[in-house]
Amino acid sequence: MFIDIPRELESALIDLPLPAWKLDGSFLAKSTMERYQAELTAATPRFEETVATLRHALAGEGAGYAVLRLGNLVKALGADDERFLRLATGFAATVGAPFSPFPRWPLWKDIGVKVDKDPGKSSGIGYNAFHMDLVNASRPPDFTTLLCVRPDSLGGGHSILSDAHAAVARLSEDTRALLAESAYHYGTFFDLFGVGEEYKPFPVLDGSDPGEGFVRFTAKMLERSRIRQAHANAARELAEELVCGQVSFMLQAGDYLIVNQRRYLHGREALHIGQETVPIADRRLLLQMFLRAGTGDGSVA
Ligand SMILES: O=C(O)CCC(=O)C(=O)O
Ligand SMILES: [Fe+2]
Repeated sequence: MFIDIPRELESALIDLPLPAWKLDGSFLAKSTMERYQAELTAATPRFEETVATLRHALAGEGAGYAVLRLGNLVKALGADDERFLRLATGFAATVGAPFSPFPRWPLWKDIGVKVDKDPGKSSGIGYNAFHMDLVNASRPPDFTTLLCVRPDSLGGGHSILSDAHAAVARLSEDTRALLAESAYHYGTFFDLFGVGEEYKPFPVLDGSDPGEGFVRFTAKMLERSRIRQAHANAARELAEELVCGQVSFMLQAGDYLIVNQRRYLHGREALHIGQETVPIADRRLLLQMFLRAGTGDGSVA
């Protein structure tokens, strides 16, 4: 699931002058997607080989996430350099159409470290439990992506990933039946683009085949939403199975994690204690971007 870039591709990319991107509403403009694709493909034949590996890691049998290791590009260009972000955007655009569901935020949204925020939420310092992003939207992004600019210098904040359908398959039929009921809700929904309508209440399981439908789940609802006991218990069982099947690793500077939200759920271990002693400029920083797949509209039936 870790994909190293061939050296030859790396050197071609470092010298590749991709133009600034344009947006069309909340989406990356089609003209930019085509231009990036053309430039990257022309740079070296090894680009297409890497893209094929990436696509297989995201959609092949039993697969569903990938970490593209762009660390050497970061060393050469700097992690918050526009040129580096354009290259990462170019790789992302081979998987789906990049977009920002949040009208006030740029295409790449900062996830920094805020010591006084709800610790279990995005940019909090605590355990960020298994979830899918935009769980309460009728059309969640098909892929969520996280580009690591800086890891936690104190050594915490491992990413966690778990195969959602495999976890569901380990549950009893009764538990699965409860998860198939429209009994779940989480969070607020306003002012979002490209992700459909608010979905409330929603079923965790919608009866579609693995790899097609979402396992519409966030373990955060166990603490933050009022859900009837039987349904909450079923959700807790799923949360436990996700943890049983989890993989965990620490993203390094330049690592680009792409998660197929129809297959895997993600989260993050707590950051190391003592974050308040780390200057803000040195704290962990990820950039998040979402992708809409080219095929399948992902809509709620
Ligand atoms: O901080 C992380 O590694 C994950 C954050 C996340 O999943 C989110 O903000 O949705
Ligand atoms: Fe997330």
